[in-house]
Amino acid sequence: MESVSETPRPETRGEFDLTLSDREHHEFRLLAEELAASAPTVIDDPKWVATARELSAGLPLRIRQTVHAYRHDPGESGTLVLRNLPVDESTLPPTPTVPESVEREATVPAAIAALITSQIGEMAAYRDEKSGALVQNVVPVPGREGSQSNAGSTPLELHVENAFHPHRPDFVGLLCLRSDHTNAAGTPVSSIRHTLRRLAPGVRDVLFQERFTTTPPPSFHAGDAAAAHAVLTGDADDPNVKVDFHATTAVDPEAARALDRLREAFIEAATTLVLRSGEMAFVDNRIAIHGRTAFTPRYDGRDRWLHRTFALLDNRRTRGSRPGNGSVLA
Ligand SMILES: O=C(O)CCC(=O)C(=O)O
Ligand SMILES: [Fe+2]
Repeated sequence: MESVSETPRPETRGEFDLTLSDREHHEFRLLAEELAASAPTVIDDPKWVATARELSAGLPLRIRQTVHAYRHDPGESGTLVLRNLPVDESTLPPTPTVPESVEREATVPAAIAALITSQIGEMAAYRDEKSGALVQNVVPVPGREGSQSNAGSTPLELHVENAFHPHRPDFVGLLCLRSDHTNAAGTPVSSIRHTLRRLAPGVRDVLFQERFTTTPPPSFHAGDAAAAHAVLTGDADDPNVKVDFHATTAVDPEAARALDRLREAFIEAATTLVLRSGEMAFVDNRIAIHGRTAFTPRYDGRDRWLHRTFALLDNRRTRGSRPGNGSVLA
């Protein structure tokens, strides 16, 4: 283990982990059903998004309190997990198998994801990814098993979501509708708050310098390698992180060694969330990175199925990238 130069942070994993009571589950279900039935019942319609925002103020108090505390400071792990959400697995259609699958019609699970995401921040999507849909399906796709995308089923490298984008999401939400057949698929999550103290000062210094470039992921259909950037930014002892271990490259050998060391440290500090139906995880995309473990899809309609959402915290900050003041970033 390398030197520790600051006071170690206490290990407080799982600080934002809330299981709904049966009463909260029931109240949430009524709200999600109301949103799912709200005109125009089309998720990406600004009117429906506005209704999601309004109704989200009526979520059970404990959920709103937990979400706001997490948003204020995401804790050491940068993750929030909500359990016992009103997803009824028995009423779900078969898991989609098509590439670029998204939800368009409002459903109860999509409404659940939208309600929580609307309390975290501004729901958003990216024009060049999954056709700009606000609720996306994370499902295994035949023929894409080995792809470094959420359509794959081989291990997905740890990454910050859309690390290359000037307005990467502040939070990524993953609601589990169905887990995989053997509960093998997990979402490893690792936070720079856990990782930083594992790095020698010299390695940290290099990571704070603009000696790295990041290309867009395959789910994006546009974009080139951006200008050189730093992997760590902000406070020396509590930085933000921007790295995708599949897409980020160092521009010189010393930076490459620092990047390798960072990857090792993230892996050492990672915890793996194995989401079950009715559980939703959020990852703070400024301080934490995530990936996916391998699993074996069967393409029998019962494969793993997550809804993914993104939240950004400041609509004015992103205004120049949101044509028409909508939810989709260019
Ligand atoms: O499948 C997962 O658990 C996460 C996949 C992923 O990285 C994503 O959808 O952003
Ligand atoms: Fe991801």
